[in-house]
Amino acid sequence: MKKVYTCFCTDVIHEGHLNIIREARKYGEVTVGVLSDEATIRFNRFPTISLEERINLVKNIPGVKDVVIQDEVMYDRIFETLHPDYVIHGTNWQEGALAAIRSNVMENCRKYGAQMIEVPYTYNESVKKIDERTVDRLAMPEFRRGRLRKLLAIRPIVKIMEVHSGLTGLIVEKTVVQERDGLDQYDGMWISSLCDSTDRGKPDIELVDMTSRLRTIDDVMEVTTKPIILDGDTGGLTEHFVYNVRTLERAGVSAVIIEDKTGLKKNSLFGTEVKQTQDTIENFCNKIAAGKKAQRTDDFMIIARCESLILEKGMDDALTRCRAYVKAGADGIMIHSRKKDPKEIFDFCDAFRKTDPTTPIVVVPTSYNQVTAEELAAHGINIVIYANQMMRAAYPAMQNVAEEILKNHRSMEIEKQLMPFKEIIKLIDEI
Ligand code: SPV
Ligand code: MG
Repeated sequence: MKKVYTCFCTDVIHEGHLNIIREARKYGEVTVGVLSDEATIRFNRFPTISLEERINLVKNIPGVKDVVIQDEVMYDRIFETLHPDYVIHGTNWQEGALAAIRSNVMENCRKYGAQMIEVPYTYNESVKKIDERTVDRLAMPEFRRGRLRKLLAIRPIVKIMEVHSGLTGLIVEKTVVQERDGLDQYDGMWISSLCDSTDRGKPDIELVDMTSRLRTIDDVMEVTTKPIILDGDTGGLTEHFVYNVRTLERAGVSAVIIEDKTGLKKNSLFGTEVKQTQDTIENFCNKIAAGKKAQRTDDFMIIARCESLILEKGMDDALTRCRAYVKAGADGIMIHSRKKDPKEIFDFCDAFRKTDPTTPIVVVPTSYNQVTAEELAAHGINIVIYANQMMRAAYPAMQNVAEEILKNHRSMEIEKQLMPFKEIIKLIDEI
């Protein structure tokens, strides 16, 4: 009996999957691989049911002989261990990021003398509805909110990208790339005070109020499913912060990061060039504790951001503060630096991890941009935030187009640098 292999990366079995199994049966005994959570979240949506539940779903399909866990996006290990004679998949992997998986299977088929079979991808009204229902579920506050904690348990380092609008949210939601060991995508989104303010033409001094920030959050949430971390500036008055915690939690935000500054907050990238005052440990701890007391769910995270290195107060001050913030209830700490290399961040993390092996550490490597996510993870860092690159990419492009049209009295000269709207709107889902 020949061995036929197919891999499912789904939370719902629909007619498309049944069709694949029917076809597969024509060639031999069917083994289905269920993609692990770790592998799934590298290129697909976050699973809405557990791996065990997904395995059970597949086990119950008539015609399935065996079920295995596939824990890598690419099929090398499957070929090595299972030696399938056939691999069967829907034609949907001929395009986009999935094409890399198809190439990998083709290569392995050649190497092992197996055969690849493609069946027409089933996409009709009923499949579309199932698909949409899954997306809706992932986008709901109660499902979205807890996903950051889940990612922290699964990912070696959680990768977060800045967004400041529905469109930037969609880009981060849908960008999947092929990289060294398979495919990858962002895990979540950062709503930066700097970019949210800049997009409104305002300075980053806590001038854009929470009502406006919530407008941005809502715009992003309407069109995405990934978890959101909000840059909460100083958190404002403790008496206000406790209300905002509940509002953010109810909206489905996963975490708020508040920084230990007081008075008129300026952006950290200015460092000591502008006057900035750090809050006392006691006050800031009280704010953290009050926020933790106010929150209603276990999902929501309050992350304490320490500005000691930015304000050149030294490593000991940074360590003392961060340890105190954790004691006060912070679910994570963010340590910030504006140095051109990551040494002080690494020194901090190595020292912090000696006494605290578990509290999540967040960093924002804007100035020390040579550091890779893997290097950060090796120093015990759990979340990396690319805090402003989307806006910094858009701004020079927009300024250039404005200048060129004015100079040339027409837009023809700049046209080749512009994306046709037909391409842009591919991002936007139709209901
Ligand atoms: C932001 O993105 O608004 C931040 C990060 O607070 S930083 O600009 O580096 O201070
Ligand atoms: Mg900020």
